[in-house]
Amino acid sequence: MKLIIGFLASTLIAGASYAKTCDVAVDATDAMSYNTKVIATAGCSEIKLTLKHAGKLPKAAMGHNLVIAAEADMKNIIAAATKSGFAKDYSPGTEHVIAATKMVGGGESDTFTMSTSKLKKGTKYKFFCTFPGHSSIMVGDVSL
Ligand SMILES: [Cu+2]
Repeated sequence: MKLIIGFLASTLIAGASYAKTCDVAVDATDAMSYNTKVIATAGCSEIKLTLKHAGKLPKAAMGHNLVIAAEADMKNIIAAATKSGFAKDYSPGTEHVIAATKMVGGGESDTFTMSTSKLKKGTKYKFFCTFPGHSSIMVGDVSL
């Protein structure tokens, strides 16, 4: 019994010292841009990301979301989102999507929490917006 309690205690302590949630704030604008080109995850066991649309334009004209995926999957995810259409908020779906906010319009925001254990060393990851045409500019790197 002592052994089990000792094991549990050490697991909890180890967990507490390792678990670190990093808050990440990204602004999107009416000028079809994010205010950052890199989302850094080093030293974080999870990131709590909030995308804020700092502009005024409605979702139909200048909607933004933020999707995290492997660079190799980006093209297919954007194609699927475009196909889903505006009625479904150009949703990236779930296939190959590691994390995603909902589509927001001016003044709105959305948050997700993602475990960084989903990111593997040696793979390149990107964050991008799946509103049609936006990802050519609204794209950046997720660094490990
Ligand atoms: Cu966008």
